[in-house]
Amino acid sequence: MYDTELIAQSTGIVSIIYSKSIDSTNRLAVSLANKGKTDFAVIADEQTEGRGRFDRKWESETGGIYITVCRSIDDYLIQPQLFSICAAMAVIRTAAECSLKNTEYRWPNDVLIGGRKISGILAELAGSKIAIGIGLNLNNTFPDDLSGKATSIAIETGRVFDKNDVTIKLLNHLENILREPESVSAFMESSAMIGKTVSIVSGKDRIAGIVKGFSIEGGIIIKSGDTVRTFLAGDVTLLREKA
Ligand code: BT5
Repeated sequence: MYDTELIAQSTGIVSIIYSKSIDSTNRLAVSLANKGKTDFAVIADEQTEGRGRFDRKWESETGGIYITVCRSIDDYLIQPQLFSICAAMAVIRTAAECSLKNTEYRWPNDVLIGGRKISGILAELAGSKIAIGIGLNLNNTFPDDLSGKATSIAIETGRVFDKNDVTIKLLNHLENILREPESVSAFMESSAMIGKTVSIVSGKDRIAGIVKGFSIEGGIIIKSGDTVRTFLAGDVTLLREKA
């Protein structure tokens, strides 16, 4: 159960739409943004049709954090593609405050622990607005088929966390990071992914190569043989550590 008044007071987001159960916080946020609404958040205790990228599903059982923040792109100095990276950074900072320092960032939108996903981000454009959807496994469980590839803050720490408190931390970190473009560049430049051998599936392309870095638009730069390419979207799998 959320205390939306507390969240509004503690984050400065005055317009919070809260549902115990919703199909998808992103779907509602995008639809409201398309009707002209901005600077609001949609929060739900559970989602019945939580969305991942490429029409995949985000399992959203009670106990997790499911939130979409809608902002006007023009209010920030960062490229639209970087909003999801900012959200991943906000998750990493929030997890650290829950005593989880061993999070791993996986381009473009995942936060993992020990190779298991703890959070996923889906940022969607709606005209000049952006709906930044964050799913963070906090105290929730998952269906059996995800247990090998998902984890939660509660599983990793052995503690149950206050959802209001963690949500407030997450929202405040996100807003601060969106106002610090230089920390986003520093985060990308220091990424542990650089130098790793990965495979990427992007549309019809599937290549393996070494991560050379990230472009200013938030794309991943991969060297495969003599070719260097930048991908703006895709799924990356780590193949092996740098020698
Ligand atoms: C994502 O997609 O990781 C983006 C997820 C965004 C979810 C948030 S929740 C609030 C807002 N409202 C929405 O409707 N969506 C956003 P993708 O990279 O495509 O990863 C999806 C894959 O992650 C699935 O195919 C599963 O393998 C895995 N997965 C699904 N649910 C998970 C969970 N709860 N924890 C960990 N992994 C999960």
